[in-house]
Amino acid sequence: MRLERAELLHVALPLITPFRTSFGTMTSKDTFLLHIVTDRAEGWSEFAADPEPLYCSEFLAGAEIVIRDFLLPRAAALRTLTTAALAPALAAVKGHELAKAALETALLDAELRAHGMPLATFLGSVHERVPAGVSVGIKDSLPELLDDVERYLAEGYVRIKLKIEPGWDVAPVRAVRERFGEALPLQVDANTAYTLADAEHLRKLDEFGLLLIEEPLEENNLHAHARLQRRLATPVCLDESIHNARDAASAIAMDACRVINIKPARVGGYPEARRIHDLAAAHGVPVWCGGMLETGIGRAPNLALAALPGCTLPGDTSASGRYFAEDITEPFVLRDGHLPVPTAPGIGIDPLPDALARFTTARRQLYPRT
Ligand code: OSB
Ligand code: MG
Repeated sequence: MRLERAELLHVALPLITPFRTSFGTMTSKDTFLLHIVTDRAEGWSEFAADPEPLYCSEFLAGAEIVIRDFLLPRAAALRTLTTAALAPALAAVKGHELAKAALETALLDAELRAHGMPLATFLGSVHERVPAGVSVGIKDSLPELLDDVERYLAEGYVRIKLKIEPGWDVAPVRAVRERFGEALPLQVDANTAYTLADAEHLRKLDEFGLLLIEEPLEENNLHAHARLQRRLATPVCLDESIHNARDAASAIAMDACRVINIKPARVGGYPEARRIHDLAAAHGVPVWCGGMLETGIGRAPNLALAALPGCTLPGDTSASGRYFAEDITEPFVLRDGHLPVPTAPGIGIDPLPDALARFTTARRQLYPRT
């Protein structure tokens, strides 16, 4: 394939309810879609991070520059542009996994559409639908939290993840356990809010039979996570600290985690996500597919990943209605606690022209430079 054009569409979708984590509160999904045109087909992707570098070091405005000035020129210079050729061509650019994932996914979408192949087939997915968990933000009060959890369970979500931070950890977990019972699949996510000095406190969570505790300590501090894991019965799950398969290999070898949250964007794209899945499976380490409050454009390819055989825990891939009153694609609807894996070629979904027009706040051509 040959790259003909790449454009960025900045979109802003209001969230149904504010989403509060230990690193901030989001009230809208404010991101860009990347649309590429090749001589064979077109492709779409969604940048996963936010306007501010609070979850990870990457952010919207920075990613636009990285894609425009450093990634697209390398893609355009390839004699034959394929997904397989792209990653080595981008390797000279350090870091910026989320920006690379946006470009690679748009290209992969175009390439698979040209071949008439769904992403799920390309990845080797084995399920037609995947169980959906839901990530529940930090609330002002326990009654408010219990109401939210009750509503999600009534909708059919099969697993609850509670966002935690110092001051909002043992009490909400205890309240949810007391109200909904021991059998509820329950886990927590601290988004790096604790330090090793909190180990004794975090041990109090052990009595609640959690599936896992996600990214309790500083990003990239595998050593501290390994020391914490030695003191906890609850499996440690890494999110922010895993940027590629090499990190995953180190973390597993060090026993810094016993579960991995795979976010394809965070690890540079779907092929690397697949490698982490395979590596973890070879070590008997369960993985699951995380989320970043994506619109349908980002959610569709995540569902293909979530359908891999090693994704043995429910993911954070919730239905469109958990986030938005109106999505930018046909909405993903929860049925029987599951979401369908797209079956159309590529990521398997397109933006709805009308919704796209209404949610788009800016549009810029990135290649060729005008
Ligand atoms: O840490 O998994 C996280 C959302 C934004 C940024 C980071 C995280 C999250 C979530 C929500 O937990 C996942 C989702 O529902 O998409
Ligand atoms: Mg997380």
